[in-house]
Amino acid sequence: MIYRKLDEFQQGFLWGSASAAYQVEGAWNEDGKGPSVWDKYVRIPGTTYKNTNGDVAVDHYHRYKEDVALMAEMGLKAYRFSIAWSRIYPEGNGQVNEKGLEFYDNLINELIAHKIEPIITIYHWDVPQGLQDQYGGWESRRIIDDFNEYCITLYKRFGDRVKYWVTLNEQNVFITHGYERELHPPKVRDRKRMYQANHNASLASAKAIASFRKYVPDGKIGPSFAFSPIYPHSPKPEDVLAAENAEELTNYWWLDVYVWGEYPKIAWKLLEKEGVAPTIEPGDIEILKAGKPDFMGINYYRTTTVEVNPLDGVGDVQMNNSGKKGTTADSGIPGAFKTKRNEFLEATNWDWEIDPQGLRVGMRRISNRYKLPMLITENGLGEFDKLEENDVINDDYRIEYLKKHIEACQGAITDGVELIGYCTWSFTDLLSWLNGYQKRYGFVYVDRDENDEKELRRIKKKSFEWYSNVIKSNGQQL
Ligand code: BGP
Repeated sequence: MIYRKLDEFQQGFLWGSASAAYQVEGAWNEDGKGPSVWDKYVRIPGTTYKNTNGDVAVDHYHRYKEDVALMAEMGLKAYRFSIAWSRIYPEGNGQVNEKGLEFYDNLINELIAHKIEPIITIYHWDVPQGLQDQYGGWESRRIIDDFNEYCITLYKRFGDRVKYWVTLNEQNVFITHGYERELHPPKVRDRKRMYQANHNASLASAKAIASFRKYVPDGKIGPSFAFSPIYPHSPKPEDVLAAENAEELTNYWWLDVYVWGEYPKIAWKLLEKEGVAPTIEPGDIEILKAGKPDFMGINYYRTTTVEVNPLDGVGDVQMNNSGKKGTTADSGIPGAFKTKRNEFLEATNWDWEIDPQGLRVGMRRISNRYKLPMLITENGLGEFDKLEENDVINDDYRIEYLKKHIEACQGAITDGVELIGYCTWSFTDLLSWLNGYQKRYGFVYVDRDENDEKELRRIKKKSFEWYSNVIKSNGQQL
């Protein structure tokens, strides 16, 4: 749709920014924190770019006051951060660590004192190593109750002050990377195990939402999903069919379960045929249906363009984790679809295609299908930044990226999408899981690199001032 005038962002719109515990906190073994699977995984040589880890990350654990002061200076309205499960339960279950709760109490109070709405992500990929050792983490149904206990502990402690909650961050990413592609812990390649672990995670998320109703009745909760809307590479009917396959297998497989408590039919039949569909126990569907979210959290970075893939076609994924443009290979599911570079889109140095309109397309699809409000829980540009003389970082490319995506949000709002907020990824620079520290996302540069933590000095980039004005003008001044 092309309009003469776009609708405005609603009053009280959550102009925010996001992070995740492992990527910012550091202090990996301080104040009683137990190890998570990531603390162990990064110590296996060759798993991350230049073997980087989050032991220190950007030291947010010790510098949170400085970071929140910068957020306040910018005028940020909301900050989405995650809680490290193994700070609260060092073993994942059993004994609670009061020191862990205290850290997040302090962070929340600091945010509120600066009029910044806290948005908690309960789980951003760092399952406690204790649970991995006890029963294989997400592969066991025992995790459903342990996760629920962990959630209830958080609801009771923070629910009085925190009204926006995210259950699982990018279940589709941590499950596929962890159990199909050997890119994340536990580095497994087994689709049967993957779909079972995924089913357990969906049950855990749904159960946590049901508990939330009891403990935080005036709050809002939802998952955050890594949403990459699918385009067919051409109008050839085979490609259109491939696009529908991809949409079901890579998006609706999760989204339908979150909202309707049901798996999409065509994808289910395929997985059953292949013998990899999860086992559904009596009562599971009821649990899933009872955990309907209040909003859909969307992490949006790019769209995916696909074409037909023969039965002996490509399967595996080869990712670009070095920032050397053009090193990503096409991937897919033989017989269903394969990815194809979209010649109409520019890509980043990590080969992520830049597509602001794709965000609008995706929001409209979700809004039409599920009739839920949306919260953009992540959107941003990972790039090399250059620290110039006199502490200047001219990240005009980031401003351009964000501007276009915010415009796309406004377009979607005008189309009728209900959008409650927009969180950029990220506020400060941070550890990019597999890509080290050189892939930067923040408004605030953190002076460290892969080899040297230096002083971890915080330096405002050009985009800092820009986003500050966007917030002040409620999105009118881009
Ligand atoms: C999402 C994650 C974030 C963040 C972001 C950027 O998938 O939820 O934690 O890392 O993507 O990805 P990357 O760091 O791989 O560039």
